[in-house]
Amino acid sequence: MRIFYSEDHRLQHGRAELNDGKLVPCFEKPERAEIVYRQVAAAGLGPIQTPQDLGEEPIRRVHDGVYVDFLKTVWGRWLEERGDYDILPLNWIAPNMRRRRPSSLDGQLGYHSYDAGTPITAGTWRAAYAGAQSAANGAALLASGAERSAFALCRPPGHHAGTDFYGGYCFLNNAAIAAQLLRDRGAARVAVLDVDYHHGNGTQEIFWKRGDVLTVSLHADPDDEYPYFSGYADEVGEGPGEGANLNMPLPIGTDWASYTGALSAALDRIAAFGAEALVVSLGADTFVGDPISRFKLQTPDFLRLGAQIGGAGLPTLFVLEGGYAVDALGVNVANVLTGFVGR
Ligand code: OKP
Ligand code: ZN
Repeated sequence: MRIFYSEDHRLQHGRAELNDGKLVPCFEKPERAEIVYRQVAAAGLGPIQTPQDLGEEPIRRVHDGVYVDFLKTVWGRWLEERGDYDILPLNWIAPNMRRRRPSSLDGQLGYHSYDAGTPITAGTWRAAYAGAQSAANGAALLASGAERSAFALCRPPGHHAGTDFYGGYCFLNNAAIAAQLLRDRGAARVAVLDVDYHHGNGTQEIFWKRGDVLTVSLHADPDDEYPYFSGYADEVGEGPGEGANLNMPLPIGTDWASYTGALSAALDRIAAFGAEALVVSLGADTFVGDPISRFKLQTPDFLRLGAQIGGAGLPTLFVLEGGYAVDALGVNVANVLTGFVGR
């Protein structure tokens, strides 16, 4: 399995996020990718390489141009207008307000975001760009037929980022960029399977009206958990995308015994769809020890998770999403990949 990793992820190092009424140190921090890197190297899962620069085109295939330009330039504007400290948005669009893009910095920050947990820093664009390149490289490799599986070790994560919005620690939707690249390079139907603890609302939004990309997400019930306002079972897509979005909300406290049944149903749906390639949004925040999540998967369960996904027999790109129990994150992620390749 080929692994793509760029050290530029370190350039995203936010100071604080708003949590429980307090600014607390960011859960989404560079150490996460470092420990995953060390564990996949130690497990001998495959060669690790720096992604080739495929440019902005694969990013602009799924994200709005105005949004991409905003992400590229917002730090410079902030630095000049405000100062050298992290950017957090502070107001959003309420029902009956207009989705109209203001010209002011704070207005645009609110327009393009939906939470106060996702600081933009001096290096956010470069870090997110590098992660997107890892995902695009993994997809290009699968499309070439040279490998059946790859792992994009992306940081920051991506699945909460939509066409023109960021949030949930995510700026560019790495998994969606990969799925679109697979489509552009010949796969007629692509499936995205999201096993992160949180609903992949960005991925859902990007492919909402499309029938060529099936999006499936297993996650904590949004009635109890972030992102609260999407991820319900009755969200099935629209127009040509109707029936090509599957949400499987699971209760707080879900352990492997109940998770595996849901995963099996998800994989059945992917097989019935006729996917020619699979992108897995791989969050390991389903781990029992995760500091912000409430599922109960144990470290050996991640081997089972990988093996079960491997049973689908599809060309598969894993893309790193969440997982905040840093000490266990490396082995949990490596276990998924090890289980997948069948060792
Ligand atoms: C990103 B990913 C904790 C608040 C956390 C944001 C969670 C983002 C998760 N009380 N809010 O899906 O792992
Ligand atoms: Zn998550």
